[in-house]
Amino acid sequence: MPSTPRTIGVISGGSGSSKFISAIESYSPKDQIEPIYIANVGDNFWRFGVYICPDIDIITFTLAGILNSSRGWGVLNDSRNFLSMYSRLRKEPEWFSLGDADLAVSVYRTEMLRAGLTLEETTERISSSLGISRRIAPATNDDVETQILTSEGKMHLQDFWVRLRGEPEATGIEYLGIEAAKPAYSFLSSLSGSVLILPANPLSSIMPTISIPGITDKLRNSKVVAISPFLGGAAFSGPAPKFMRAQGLECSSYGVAKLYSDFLKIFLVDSSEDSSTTNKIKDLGIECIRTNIKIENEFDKEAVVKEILRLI
Ligand code: FO1
Repeated sequence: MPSTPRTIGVISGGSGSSKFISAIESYSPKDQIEPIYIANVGDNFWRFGVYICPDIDIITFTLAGILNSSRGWGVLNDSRNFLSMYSRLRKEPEWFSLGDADLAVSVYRTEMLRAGLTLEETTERISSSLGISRRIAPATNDDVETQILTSEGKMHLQDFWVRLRGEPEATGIEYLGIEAAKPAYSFLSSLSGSVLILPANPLSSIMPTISIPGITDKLRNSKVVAISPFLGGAAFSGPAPKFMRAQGLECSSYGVAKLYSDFLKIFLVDSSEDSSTTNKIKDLGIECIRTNIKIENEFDKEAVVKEILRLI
């Protein structure tokens, strides 16, 4: 008799997680595993009169096979007609590079939200129109905004990272609206079995999801496996080291393990990590497994997914 696939909550970020999402889709048996991808909403913001959700879109485009994977965001081979006319009208270059197809997604999402759908329903409509059968859910339907405290004042993550290219000194990070946020329905239902946390910026992509009230309690009772976003002292992508330093955390797999130590059961770190790092992680009460987490080809993808499946 065919068995029902096991649901796995996959807590994802943006660019750093997309290779792992495509690996899971290529190499996990569909009859055994049903991932539900949970997207960070802290990066969401309003621009050009539309609601842009970078991490939801990165997951959506990855699953639809249309992500511009060399950049890590946006639609492959997208045109730039909107941006060039917009910049011409404003007589200044635009700092947020939204392609035409990408803009269409945000326009459609904004229309649906204005018609009264939740962000979760809107995400579901977009993914089904793009032929995706997997469930993608925002962590919450409520507004949560990642704000960076900097030497130039408090600002939205997109202002810090894209407009100012991450240049100001970061001194802290806050998730505006988090206390009142409720987890989205699919997020809660994805936490019933094992949970996988993909490599992503721990403070700006994972913690805005995990800090939603009630989530850490759930995670404490789940089998939570995470993949480190650090290779030694270097992050896979993005401003992770800046934010880790700002929060007084070590810029390493150990620093991330410490941040997740309240609920993390198993941590996958790269095979290049030394035993002093893995021992320190084990001392936090976390099982630490060294394996190749650098995805460079199909062989690496298959091997890492095999290891994940073995653990969850
Ligand atoms: N990141 C950039 O560094 N520059 C951009 O111009 C840019 C445009 C962009 C458009 C749509 C989208 O979904 C994402 C986009 N990103 C861009 C990536 C993104 O805003 C950030 O890297 C993440 O939010 C940080 O996790």
